[in-house]
Amino acid sequence: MITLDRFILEREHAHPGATGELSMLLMRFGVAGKRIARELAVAGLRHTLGSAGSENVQGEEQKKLDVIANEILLETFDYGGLVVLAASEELEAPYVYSRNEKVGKYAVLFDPMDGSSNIDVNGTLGMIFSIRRRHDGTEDDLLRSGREQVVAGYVLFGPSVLLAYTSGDGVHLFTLDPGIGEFLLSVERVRMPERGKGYAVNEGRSAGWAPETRAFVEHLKQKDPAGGRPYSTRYSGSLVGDVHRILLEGGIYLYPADASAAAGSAKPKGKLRLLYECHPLAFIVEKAGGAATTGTEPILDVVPDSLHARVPLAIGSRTEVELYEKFVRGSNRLSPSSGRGPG
Ligand code: AFP
Repeated sequence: MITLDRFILEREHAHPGATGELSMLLMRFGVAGKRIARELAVAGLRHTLGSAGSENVQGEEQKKLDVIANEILLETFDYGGLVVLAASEELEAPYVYSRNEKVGKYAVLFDPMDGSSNIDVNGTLGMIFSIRRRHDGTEDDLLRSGREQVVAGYVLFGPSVLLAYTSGDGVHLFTLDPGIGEFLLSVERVRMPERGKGYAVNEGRSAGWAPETRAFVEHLKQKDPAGGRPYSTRYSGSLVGDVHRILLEGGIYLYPADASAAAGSAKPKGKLRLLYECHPLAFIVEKAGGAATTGTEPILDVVPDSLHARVPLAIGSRTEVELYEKFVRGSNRLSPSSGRGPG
């Protein structure tokens, strides 16, 4: 029975000079994940399903549980003097922990409730988090590449509650044992398959996609048993749910830029938030042997120009992500049999 705390502490000892502070923060995300899981489990009994009657900075309707999860996370880092800033998908500006302003060494970032449209239908949900080092304790500390993340992880709220994280040395998966209220190690050093059989994308939006993206998705759907096609569609409405499936089974998730004609629904830079969703999941996926791209550059190299910057995302197994980049570059001269690009 290797609990999350024990696993983190044992690995910390492998790093001479480790202060234990990052371990402490990671364990706290575990506690916040358990508290949010509990809120989800009783939401139907506590009348905390449904809308909060407010909009977040993205102009999206906030669900009551978006707000509750956000508050739980803000509270979680308010003591111990470690964290100076918390940036959330639900907050316009970073939350500053005034009492840690002088001493706090870290900033935490989170999407408190990923897949909110699944809340009221008891669908898959997630919480995405990451930790960065403090530079001058301002918002500028966050407007940096994804390679500056020191820890990234997610909690998946599904039939089981799972926590996956990386601190740069492998991706590790834990399962919550509700009987003892502890995350227990289920898989150490998860490796993503080199290629998969499934793809996740909202095809209802294909009218707004670039022709190269449409061609790529059409390519995955063509009949070619030798080349492992057609792929199956698996789209849950929760990025965490889809990326977790791909972490274990391979494949690709896409949320492309979307120039839909209908004004207001256009997402010329895609929908997903770079700092709260794409950077953390790209760090996890790269450490598990996969890849994440905008179509033209690695997600981890993208430097946000604002706190709520969005980017197009293609994330998953190396084979599919590299093939997608070839389609975007227009260099996807396919060999008839393999269904794969050259080389
Ligand atoms: P919400 O948290 O607002 O439901 O968004 C979820 C999400 O960011 C990601 O988890 C999904 O894959 C994607 O957006 C769903 O977006 P569409 O509804 O446009 O397909």
